[in-house]
Amino acid sequence: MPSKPRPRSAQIFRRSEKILVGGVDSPVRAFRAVGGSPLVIERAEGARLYDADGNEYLDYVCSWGAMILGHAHPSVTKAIQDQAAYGTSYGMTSPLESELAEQIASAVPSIEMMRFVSSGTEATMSAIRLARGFTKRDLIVKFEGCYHGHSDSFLSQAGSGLATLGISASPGVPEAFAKLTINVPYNDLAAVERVFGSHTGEIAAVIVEPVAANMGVVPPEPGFLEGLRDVTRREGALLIFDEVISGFRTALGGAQSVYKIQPDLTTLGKIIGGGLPVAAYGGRREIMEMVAPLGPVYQAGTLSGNPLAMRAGLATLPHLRAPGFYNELDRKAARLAEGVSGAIRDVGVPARVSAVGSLVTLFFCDVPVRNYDDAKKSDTKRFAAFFTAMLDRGIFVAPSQYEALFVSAAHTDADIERTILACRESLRTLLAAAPAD
Ligand code: KE4
Repeated sequence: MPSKPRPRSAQIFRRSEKILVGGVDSPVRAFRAVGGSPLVIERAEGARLYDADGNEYLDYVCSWGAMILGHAHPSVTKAIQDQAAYGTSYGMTSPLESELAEQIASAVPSIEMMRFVSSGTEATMSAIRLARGFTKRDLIVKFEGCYHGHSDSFLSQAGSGLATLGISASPGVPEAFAKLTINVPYNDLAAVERVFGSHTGEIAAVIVEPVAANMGVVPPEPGFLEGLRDVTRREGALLIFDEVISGFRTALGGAQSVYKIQPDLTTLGKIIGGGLPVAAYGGRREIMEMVAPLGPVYQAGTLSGNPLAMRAGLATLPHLRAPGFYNELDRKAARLAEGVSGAIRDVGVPARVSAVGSLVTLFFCDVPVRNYDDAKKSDTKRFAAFFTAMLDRGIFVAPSQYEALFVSAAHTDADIERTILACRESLRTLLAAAPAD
């Protein structure tokens, strides 16, 4: 099936390349790992995107997880339209901020106090600064293949776009600073214990995606998160759950409610803004009270908690609280995972599905994926051929092996069945189209 012609999209993208770095405002959108001309989207509704040439795509990127209700949900659209007439940003506290914060805290009880920011990067960067200020320690432990945004502490051996582009360490981060971040393999508690053993009293925090989704979806193994909680508590370090993806995705209370672990700090983003720029960090009151203006740890933001974004979040969360919302979401995702696994088995491609709730990854890897080293064994050429074959069938999955498919409430059972069929057909074609790595 030939790739759909997208002449107007290509023209717009060429224009973008003249003024926007790589034609994009975030690297993963450039299709560098999958080839071809990136999509240029002009409209989205429900589970569908529409490009500048009028082509329709069934969307499993969902703005990288933010659009859990689907695009242009009527409640969210109306809330934004109504609020726009009252002003979009006051630069002062509005009642909407505490309303949304209270709803978040009631869903995530470990958050006793919080602060809104405008991106996941801001949330994690602030949480790390706070952990260092609170513990008076400098070292941070993160996990290879996890991605916590693009602040300097997190750009070594990170997932998402860095894994996609094969960037293991970013220029521009001073060596002296990079040394303050220690990377260990995901799911490897012994490695964490060893790091604490050699840096006693020096580690401010361990930050982890409780369900890894930036090396592809990699679930925590039994005991892993509990072990992190025990070792950080014993050693006086903070445990930070980066739930920018898993928060309000894996459950209303996030992964911490599923795995029953109480972190010291949590970072959130994506879903809580309903598609507008909202993120947050929060946790134990005694820690959060270290943040200015109550304490000396400084963090600020011009558009933090702006009323327009707050209204989008406030219009989103009630739908997530509806009885059966997550059962229905996870049922559809489980059917997708089961169908894709069946297609892999029938077609005989060395690949496997990894799924947690409504997060799904198809790894072109014939070994179980429990960490970043395993994920990097994937055949990225075959993934690229699969991506293109699916796009040719009108189905848009993330343009990287190291991301997740996101199922939204807008995906119907028919969409899921269509996707499984397209996957089966795509797997058949890629066996000839993309030679093994
Ligand atoms: P942002 O700064 O992109 O809003 O959030 C950073 C971030 C923090 N923590 C986790 C667990 C994340 O997944 C992210 C961002 N996710 C990527 C997709 N995996 C954003 C997509 C992009 O970079 O364009």
